[in-house]
Amino acid sequence: MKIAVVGATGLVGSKMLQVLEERNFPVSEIIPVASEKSIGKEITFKNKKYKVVSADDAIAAKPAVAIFSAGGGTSLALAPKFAEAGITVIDNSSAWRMDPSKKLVVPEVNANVLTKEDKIIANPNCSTIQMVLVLNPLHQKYKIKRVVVSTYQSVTGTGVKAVQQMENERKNVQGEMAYKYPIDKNAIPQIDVFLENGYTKEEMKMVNETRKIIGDNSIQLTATCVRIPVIGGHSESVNIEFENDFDIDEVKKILSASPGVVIQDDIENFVYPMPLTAHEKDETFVGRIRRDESQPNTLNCWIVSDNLRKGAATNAVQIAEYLLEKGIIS
Ligand code: 11C
Repeated sequence: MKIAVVGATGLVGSKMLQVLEERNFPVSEIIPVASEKSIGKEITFKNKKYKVVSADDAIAAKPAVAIFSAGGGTSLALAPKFAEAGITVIDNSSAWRMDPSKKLVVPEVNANVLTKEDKIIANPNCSTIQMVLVLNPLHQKYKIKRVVVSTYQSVTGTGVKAVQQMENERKNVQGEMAYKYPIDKNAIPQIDVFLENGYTKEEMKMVNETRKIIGDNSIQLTATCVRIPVIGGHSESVNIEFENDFDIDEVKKILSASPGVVIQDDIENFVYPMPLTAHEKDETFVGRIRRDESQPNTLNCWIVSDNLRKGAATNAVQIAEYLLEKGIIS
């Protein structure tokens, strides 16, 4: 199958190529697409070199699928052109996520919503994906009333410029700033732009995308998103209030049976999820599972996942795998 990767030279785009290769997705030809300044550059896929081409050349090559990770503006402009040419787009930007006519998919949660008619499929935000993997199975059993989440997000979520800023600061070298403030030895309580309600766009993505993926607008959720100087993945402290009471052992049983979720919770042996151990893994890790003793029916946990993998590339490739398995693409 011919696969186009739009934004192939970025952090997420390169991870898309790596994940396609690792998971042995049946790729006959990779069509890497990037901005004009990268056209002609070479990328390597399965030991073969491919030249970066323009979007028009990619459409003319008629891939079955195009995985986009090139920012919202590019997706808004180009995804419809690919879709009109019969190419199924899996889009990692926020451009189409809340469009009522587009599906927003985490395969373990709601892949069943996908049909042949879906030509532009949205991949959710990284911090949302890892959280809904844990929330959804618990919601099905105990019904969530309200979630309070605080995130500790990796600089890789911003892109290569932010990783460079952190490295420069660690080496005491002057360079371009991806953030308004130094990130090393810091915690910045702003991810993306501020909105009129005082929340950031990232925080509202967590609210709106969670409801859409789980398919329940009654879930109340409030988020505070913070950037910290790590690269391995995003961490989240999550407080979940349910309609119904739960048993901690049963919660652990449900989560250990949930696809894509791995429990790391053995406090006697200091086992809990961390970005350092989640880095380069496809799973979402959950630990510090305990009752919130301050109010009834409420649970605390700590969720960590590699934001470039399950939070972006792995989820997008899993959507493509599902489409293939169901015969939606061929
Ligand atoms: C971050 N979550 O860590 C963002 C990156 O909507 O796909 C991904 C933004 C998005 O900065």
